[in-house]
Amino acid sequence: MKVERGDRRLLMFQEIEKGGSGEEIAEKAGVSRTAVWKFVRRLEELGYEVEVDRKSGYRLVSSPDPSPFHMALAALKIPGVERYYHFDEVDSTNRFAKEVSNAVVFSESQSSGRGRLGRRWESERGGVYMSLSLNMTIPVSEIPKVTLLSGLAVCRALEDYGARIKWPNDVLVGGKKVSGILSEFVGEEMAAKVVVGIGVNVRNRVPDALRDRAISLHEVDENVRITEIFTRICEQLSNLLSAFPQKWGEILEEWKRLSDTIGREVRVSLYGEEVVGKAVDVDADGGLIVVSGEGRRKVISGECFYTNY
Ligand code: BT5
Repeated sequence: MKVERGDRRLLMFQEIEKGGSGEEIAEKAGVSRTAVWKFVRRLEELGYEVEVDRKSGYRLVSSPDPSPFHMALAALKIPGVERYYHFDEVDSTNRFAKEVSNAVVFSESQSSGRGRLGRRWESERGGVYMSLSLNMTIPVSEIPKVTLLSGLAVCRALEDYGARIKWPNDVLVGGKKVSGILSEFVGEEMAAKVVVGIGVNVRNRVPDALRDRAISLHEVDENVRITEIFTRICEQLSNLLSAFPQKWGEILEEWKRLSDTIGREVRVSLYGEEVVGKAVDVDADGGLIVVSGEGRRKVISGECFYTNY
């Protein structure tokens, strides 16, 4: 399903959610009464429950989870986002997002979800698998900042679960990975598309092989809803993207407060090279500062392992 900003279906949906007669809804959305009736049928096919009363008209009683129309409304509030794609299954939302612009892409499952460096992201039904594709005029060197910003957005969205961020791109709940972020960059310097892919385990089962280091939110909150988590992430991405790059300093300070990595003994591996020491800071570009007997090193990306537990 594809929904563009200003789509009449969104207007109808909002009116049906509030409740109103077919005539009122048709007028507010600028469509015919038959169009409203057809749309209600479509909503029912998608799993929405709409109460129809002769006098009071239509009223939304319940929504499926995930709820594509609630999610489209949330995604289209992000500055710069013009379209929302909702898939039942796709190979990878990041792969798809590279082919479109100024869009949010969501899929209920992925057949080949991607992690960094060619790794796999397990994407069973029940999770949030989303990618934000934005045309941004920022230099390539700023991409790590967008990754950090997105990690903070997810961490804020999962605040109720005591989420923390592990440098550079993991979000942890109870010390286990609940979310991963894959940022990619397409195009040329200063005229480029940034694709931020976010995977969150919400109601999906985590494969047995990952159980000791991964967690799904339903393990700590059996009532958690995919739509709610997606909406919160969109809200936080909106807030942080509106503040970027002007308020980068404040964003970084908050990132550090929510960091699980600063202060720990770490081993960071980057293209076969290893840096071992204590993570003491993240600098203005988002690089991790590691101090060891050999001095201070800055690592701009890589795999980070904790060595003190
Ligand atoms: C990441 O990679 O953490 C980035 C994951 C990004 C996934 C999103 S989903 C939407 C969008 N579309 C895509 O195709 N991708 C993005 P990395 O740091 O390389 O971590 C990958 C490692 O995390 C794997 O090697 C596993 O050890 C572990 N892992 C895989 N699936 C997991 C899951 N569902 N939950 C927790 N850990 C997982």
